[in-house]
Amino acid sequence: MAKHTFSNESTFRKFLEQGKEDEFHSLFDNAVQEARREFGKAHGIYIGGKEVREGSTITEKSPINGEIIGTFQRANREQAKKAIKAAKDASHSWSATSYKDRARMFNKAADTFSKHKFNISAILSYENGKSRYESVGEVDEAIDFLRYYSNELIINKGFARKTMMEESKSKVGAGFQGAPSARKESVTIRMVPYGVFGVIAPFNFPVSISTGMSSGAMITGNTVVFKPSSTDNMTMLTGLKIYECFKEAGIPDGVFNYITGPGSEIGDELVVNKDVAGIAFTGSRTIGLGMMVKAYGANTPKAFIVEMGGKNPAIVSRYADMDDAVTGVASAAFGFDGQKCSACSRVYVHESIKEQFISKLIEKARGFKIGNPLEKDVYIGPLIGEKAYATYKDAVERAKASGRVLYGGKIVNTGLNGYYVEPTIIEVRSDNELMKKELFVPILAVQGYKEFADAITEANSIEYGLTAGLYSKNTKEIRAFESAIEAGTAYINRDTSATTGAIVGLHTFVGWKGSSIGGKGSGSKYYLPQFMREQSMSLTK
Ligand code: UN1
Repeated sequence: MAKHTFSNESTFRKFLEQGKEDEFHSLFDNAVQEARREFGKAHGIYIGGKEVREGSTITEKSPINGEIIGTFQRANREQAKKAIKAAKDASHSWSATSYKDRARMFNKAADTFSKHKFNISAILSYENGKSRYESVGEVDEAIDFLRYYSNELIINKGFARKTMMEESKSKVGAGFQGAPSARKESVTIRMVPYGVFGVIAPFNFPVSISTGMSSGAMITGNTVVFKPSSTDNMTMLTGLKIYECFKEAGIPDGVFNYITGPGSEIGDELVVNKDVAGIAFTGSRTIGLGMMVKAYGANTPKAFIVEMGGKNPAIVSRYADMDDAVTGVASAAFGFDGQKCSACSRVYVHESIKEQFISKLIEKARGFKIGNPLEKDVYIGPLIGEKAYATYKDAVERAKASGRVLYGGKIVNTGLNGYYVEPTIIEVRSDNELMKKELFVPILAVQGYKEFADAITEANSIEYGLTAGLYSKNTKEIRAFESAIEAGTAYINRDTSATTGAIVGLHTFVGWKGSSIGGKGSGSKYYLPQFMREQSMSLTK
């Protein structure tokens, strides 16, 4: 009997609750050693199940210390076309497999990811500089997506349904809207995959978001050409691990193809190629919108499932639990260096508690250990690279020039070859660019407010609408926030984080306004239908 329930992987929580925290850490530490043994190798791309190595390569280095992780193919447009062809060739038989078989395969994939989770997590920490807690949590999220979507497919019976109209006793000579028929009409309404999906993934969640988008496409019968982040910010080895897990789980050759190379060439080919029916993308607003304009402008319209950034506010009311608010805001703003589209980058605090809140927030930020994220007590690792550091430096300079830096703003010397910076708290006027533009670095802007309604207005005043948080024990304020906040993913009084850390099956993760297209979230019951076209097939007896 297939299991028709979903439960979270929750690795750390399980170890902790069983009193086995030490075992968790030794599994991670061993995985780090194991991962390092694989570093420095040359890797190919995988098209139709075959490894291809030709042409030039890209060297991926760890943002932690510059250690070489491996060399990968710098695939070009021709290779992208081959991958698209392989995906197209595999499409017919894959779409013909039953939804039950696909659900079974992706449940198996979840088990495969689970078996390798410490290994993948260790590589992930090396690749993008996440702490071990963030990495294991991210791999758990990938596993959760696989199980959640498998479950959704089963409980919705592949999203097919039947309708019918009984024959009428009367019959008319010619048809019109709603005309009675003397014969019975039965209709099958089914969801049909589009064909080939290009999946273009970000560096910050290269395991969970890549797996979530790819499995969403494949489990609904599409085939995939997957491009991990491969230029400035590189996460190609975890991308390859995803490929290997899918292969081990029995996903047929050609259904999931893995290509590495510049977005300007292979990403662009996915966007303009007529054989690519849809694009799933998570990343910046500029690139997301640019892809859509390009595809439609080139007369190659396709389905777009796009998640595009945020500038997420938290409101701390005078009725807040101060400790929850401080921990929640600091975690959301500075966890993984603020390199999450869900990160909190603006906080509106009631004037009466502003000073107290800021001094506690600074104390909290000061307590975060900055350094090598592979060490178990380090909360803040390096920025992903030089461009992120330039953004950080520039924003700090601008904050100094037009407002104040309340804490941080400097590079930290860890002795490691990477960009380590202080978590930073600034204060600028509400019309300042720094209050509006997504920066993707650990900079949080604080502002005071007098009236709660003004805080909501400020929170809603920008083009994004991804996540938002409120700390208040006042029922009226809670109701006002619930009814007025313009964000897809909102949290009230969450002690672990003000705006980040959506959990599959508990929340859905969705952006409003300029943060996404379509308004349907991942880890939601509305996610999978986006990867299919509906078809109504009527048969009159
Ligand atoms: C992103 O950074 O692209 O809820 C999304 C969270 C993450 C979402 C990250 N799962 O914080």
